[in-house]
Amino acid sequence: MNRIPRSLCAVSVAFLLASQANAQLSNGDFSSGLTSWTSYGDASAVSGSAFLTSAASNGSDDASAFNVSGSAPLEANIASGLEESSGLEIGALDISTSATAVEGSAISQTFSFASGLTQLSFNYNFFTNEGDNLDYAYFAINGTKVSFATVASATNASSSYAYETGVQNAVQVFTSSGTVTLTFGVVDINGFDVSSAVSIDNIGLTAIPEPSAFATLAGSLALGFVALRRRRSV
Ligand SMILES: [Ca+2]
Ligand SMILES: [Ca+2]
Ligand SMILES: [Ca+2]
Repeated sequence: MNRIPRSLCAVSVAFLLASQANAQLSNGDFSSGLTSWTSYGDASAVSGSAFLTSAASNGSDDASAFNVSGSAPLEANIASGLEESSGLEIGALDISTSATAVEGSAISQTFSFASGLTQLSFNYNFFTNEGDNLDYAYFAINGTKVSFATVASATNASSSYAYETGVQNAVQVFTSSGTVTLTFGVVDINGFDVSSAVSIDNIGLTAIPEPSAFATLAGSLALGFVALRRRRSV
């Protein structure tokens, strides 16, 4: 009897898991604006990406208009402020006692996902007018924050802000419990009046099969194939 090549089983399982998993996060490429995302502060869809800033809505920061939505950034280190809107504890966006979060903006989405190891990947470009303060962009998954871009990493001249990182890709592996709250944000550190911003696009989530689950699923597929062969040969 013919056997399904093991490599084909592996590809099929990986594909099934990836396609099931990716169906859970909605509008990760922002082709539908900010549909499915909850936005906090200054967030808007710009050129098919999400764009978040720490810029005041009245144009008073930077002595220019960097705000993109007309909504003011959320204050940090207060109840129902930027941290709690990001699923974090108050104070979690501070770098240290002398470098504290002041205000910023975020987008967030909660969805179900297969439990287990998961890979998050996305594209970003971080912009800043800062020369001194330590503004940064972050994502948060189920209450854990990761800073992925800082003023120090924005070393390229920018046509819109003073500096930018240029478009980069970030990858993070985390453990999903079945429900995932994913947040992206940008925050002013110390001073509030010199802005930073981040664009986010092409968010992808892929379940990483663990060896035991992988073997079980590969076995199920092989059994299914055997059953099919038997039915046909009757
Ligand atoms: Ca896009
Ligand atoms: Ca700032
Ligand atoms: Ca600001």
